[in-house]
Amino acid sequence: MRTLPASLLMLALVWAQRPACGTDLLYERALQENPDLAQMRELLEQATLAFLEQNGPSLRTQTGCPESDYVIPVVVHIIHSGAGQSDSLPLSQVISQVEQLFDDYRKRPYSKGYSSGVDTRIEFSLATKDPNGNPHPGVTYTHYSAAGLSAPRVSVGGSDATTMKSNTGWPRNKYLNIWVIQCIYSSSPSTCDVLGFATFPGIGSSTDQGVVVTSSYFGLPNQSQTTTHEIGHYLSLYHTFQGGCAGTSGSTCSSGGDRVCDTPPTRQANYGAARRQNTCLESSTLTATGGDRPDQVRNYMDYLDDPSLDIFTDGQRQRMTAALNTAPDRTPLWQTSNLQATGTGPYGRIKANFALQGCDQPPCYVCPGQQLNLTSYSMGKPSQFTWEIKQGSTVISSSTTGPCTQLTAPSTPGTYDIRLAVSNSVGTAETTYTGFLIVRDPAQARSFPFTEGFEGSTFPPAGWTIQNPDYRTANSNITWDRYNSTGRGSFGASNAMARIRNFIYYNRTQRDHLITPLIDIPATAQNPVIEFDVYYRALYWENTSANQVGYLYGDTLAVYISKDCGTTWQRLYYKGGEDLDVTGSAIQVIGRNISTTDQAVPPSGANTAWRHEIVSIPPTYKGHKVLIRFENITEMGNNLFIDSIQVREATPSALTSSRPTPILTLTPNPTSQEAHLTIRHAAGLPLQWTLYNTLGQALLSGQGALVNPEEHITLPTASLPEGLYMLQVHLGSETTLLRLVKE
Ligand SMILES: [Ca+2]
Ligand SMILES: [Ca+2]
Ligand SMILES: [Ca+2]
Ligand SMILES: [Ca+2]
Ligand SMILES: [Zn+2]
Repeated sequence: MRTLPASLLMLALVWAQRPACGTDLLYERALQENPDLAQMRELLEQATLAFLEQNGPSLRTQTGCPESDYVIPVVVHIIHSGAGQSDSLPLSQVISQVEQLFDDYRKRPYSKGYSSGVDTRIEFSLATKDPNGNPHPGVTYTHYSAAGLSAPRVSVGGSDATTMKSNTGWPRNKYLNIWVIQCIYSSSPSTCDVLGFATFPGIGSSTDQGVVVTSSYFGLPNQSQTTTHEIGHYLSLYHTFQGGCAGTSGSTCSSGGDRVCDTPPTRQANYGAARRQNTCLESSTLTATGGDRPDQVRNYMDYLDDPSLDIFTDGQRQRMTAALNTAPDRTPLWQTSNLQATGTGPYGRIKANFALQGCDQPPCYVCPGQQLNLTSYSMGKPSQFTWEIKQGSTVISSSTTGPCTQLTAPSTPGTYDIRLAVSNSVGTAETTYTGFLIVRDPAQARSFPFTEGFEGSTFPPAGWTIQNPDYRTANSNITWDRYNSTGRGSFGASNAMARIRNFIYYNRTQRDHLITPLIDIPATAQNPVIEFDVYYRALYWENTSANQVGYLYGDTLAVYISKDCGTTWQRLYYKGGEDLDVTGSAIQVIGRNISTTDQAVPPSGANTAWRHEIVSIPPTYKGHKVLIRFENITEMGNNLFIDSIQVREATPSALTSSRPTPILTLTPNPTSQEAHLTIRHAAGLPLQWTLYNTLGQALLSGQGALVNPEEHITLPTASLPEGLYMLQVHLGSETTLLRLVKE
């Protein structure tokens, strides 16, 4: 049986450090009064599982035009200490909070909510009608004494909070009630140690349901995610650290921890800024995450400071969807009749927003006549849309299709605005994004061969572009930049290079793009290739004393090409982790914290530390103006450098470069389970290999022809006795011998 006082004491100790969320405490206190709640909660969990089991496939396939699937009417009750006081928040600040809920829950492009999470397709709409159907701004103002309080503060789950709620709340089956008050505390009134608390579905009386948030954390830029978090609880989400490291396998993840399979378990709540850590070890059966993964500290349901919170996972979306469909105190909210009654969604406030597919960061570069896929991210479920591409007051082209539409980019190069006007049954709104679209001039395409060494001080170099999806994230806005340090350029031959600092990039799976200008590949080009130099060291970190489970933080570099100006991309190169590492094995940090000296920097002076890569351009790109895109997918690992980019014809001298490039590599070496032979060479050569022991006996062999400029062959070495082996490789007319050690 649980010892409640002890657990309360523990929570109080945690909170002594920093204000946090009171939802768990509210539940503990409610449970103390009514032990049957645990049973009710379990019934709801069973309904959730049943719903997900029954509707899983349709929930997993979200296709087509992204729209809000559910709209929740919201009323905000400002409990203040006097008109004009700082806790009497203006309507504009409430509207700002509701807009930021849209950004977070809808993962709206070009907002802070556009991170590596998902679009939950849930929208919150500030009521325009009161419970009697009369027009209302959706915000009520009540002096704390009129709400039945002796001061502008409430305790988590205390009778003061119950009194405030029942004195001011609107019907809980029609509105999500949000109370905003100066101070919330767990046990000592002077501490104000709680930022907010919420009721889970099915828990709490009908007058208790809703969310309470501290006024200083409501509706301010980069200080609005407490409400996002508390509404997550209101829609049945637990903290990602619920149950510590419970739910680490495929069979326990839906019943243990936060009961969401694609959120990696986290040993404890995390505070402050985002960081690299791995406190729980998931098994390979946890396929929703792909096995063990670092803690997802940026999840809205952890405790980081608001600027670092920006992820809901697909599993969380599905769980919230299940709550909206199964919890009796949530299902009435989003019904069309209720949206009409409360003046919300298609009957409520409206705001126009949009995005261009494939463009993560405006201005968006396109080509003349290119087809543009535009998507409305407007609030208020508009039914009518007017899209316009404009230059000044001149409309170049327009469409009335929506919420998703296609427009053709102007035929004349230049800078254009995009305007979206929308309307629903009660109102209209419009947004013009000035300078949103830049139509490239194909006549300015660079000639072939093309080179770039990043020695000029401008970055990105003229004509190059950067796409940085998380550019609105205030405190971790990492993307490609230029690094300049004497003699550290590739092979010691220059000073500057392109770099991305994964070492301090705590936004796992974010993709940052560095894109060349248009390059004109002649139809007559013989074997065109992209050549570049890369310097990268992966990072392995294990520090059991600090609850850091060993993990290889290995970032990925991918190279793509497009002949339709970026509408479609073909991937030509993809290498990550220790495969990308120039030494073939990561920097090992074991038994201590990572320090800045573990940060990768290319050595200065003539050296062989860089790797030269040659990537074939498929013949279909000949005779086209192409874009080449270098993509970094961060794993919070280590800095990645590229330099000396060349787009040119492959020449024998390029392929058998005097550069100290290993054409054949064998890793890992020593090996245990298997070894990987990597061959970089022109395609088409016949290949034959044989593994001998020291007695000259052939143990393994294979043959074929090189199809790609880079081929990987896996040698199954698990059953070999320990010792020294020789791998003989015939490549065309050349023969190479490589040593391999089995341990
Ligand atoms: Ca989980
Ligand atoms: Ca983990
Ligand atoms: Ca350089
Ligand atoms: Ca970025
Ligand atoms: Zn919470």
